Amino acid sequence: MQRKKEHRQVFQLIKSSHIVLEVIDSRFPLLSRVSTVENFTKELSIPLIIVINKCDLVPREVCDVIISSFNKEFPSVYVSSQKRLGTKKLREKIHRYARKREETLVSIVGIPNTGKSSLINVLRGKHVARTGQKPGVTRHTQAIRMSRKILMYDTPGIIPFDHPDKDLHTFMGASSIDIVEDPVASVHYFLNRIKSHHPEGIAERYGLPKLDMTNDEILSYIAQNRGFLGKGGVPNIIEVSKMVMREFTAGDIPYWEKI
Ligand SMILES: Nc1nc2c(ncn2[C@@H]2O[C@H](COP(=O)(O)OP(=O)(O)OP(=O)(O)O)[C@@H](O)[C@H]2O)c(=O)[nH]1
Ligand SMILES: [Mg+2]
Repeated sequence: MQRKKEHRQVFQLIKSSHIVLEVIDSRFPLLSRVSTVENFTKELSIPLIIVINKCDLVPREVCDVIISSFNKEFPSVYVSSQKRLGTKKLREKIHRYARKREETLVSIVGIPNTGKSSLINVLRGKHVARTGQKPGVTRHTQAIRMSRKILMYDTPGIIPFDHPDKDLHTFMGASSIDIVEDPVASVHYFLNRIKSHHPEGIAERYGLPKLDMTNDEILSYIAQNRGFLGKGGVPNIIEVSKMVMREFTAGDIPYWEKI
């Protein structure tokens, strides 16, 4: 319920904004877009810029394809808030839309954990917004001045209700693996997805001996290698599932989805 209230506040804020930055995760660009936000800004004729963040985790040519596809709908840029890449282009775009306005209000929105607060810190040039590996770090809207004429708003992440699947939320980092009821179901969802998009990623991270292993074989193998063993050497699948999902959310497992 609390989340619904936060969502309402984000949509209220969008209404009074001059520009909206929609921050998405470059590893799963289509999934992390929020259609309700995009449609809302279109209805209100508020310019929206798609910011494809975490581009340090994805090959350059994959980002180029995403950009050329998304640019047909909305102006788009790719950045890495962590490596401070691409932010000059984004600044230029913001200034272009700000035009000669005395004060321009820019709201930064998106699903949890895509790096909205990290982006604000880079644009501000100073650590002013709290960031963190778990979703839901930003609980309230916070105003931060980017320049004399530009005021940015950091916002709490919008849980993508367009995709009501809990395992999908965990996959996207929008729900924390530490609070999901069934972490093993979440890791199975992830493993199925990585097998169809980038199986080399999981093999590379955990040194798997071959690509065509079942999910159970993969989890047992990782448990053995990383010492997640219970009494009598039985693999602790719950703990290993949580570890894999934490590592994926942190960007430690090579992964991307082509569009
Ligand atoms: N690799 C990589 N990680 C990033 C990047 N930007 C942010 N992160 C990491 O992603 C995680 C989430 O970052 P936040 O800035 O807190 O994300 P947020 O969208 O504000 O999250 P909520 O406030 O929970 O909605 C943190 O661990 C960041 O260090 C990036 O460009 N590349
Ligand atoms: Mg935040």
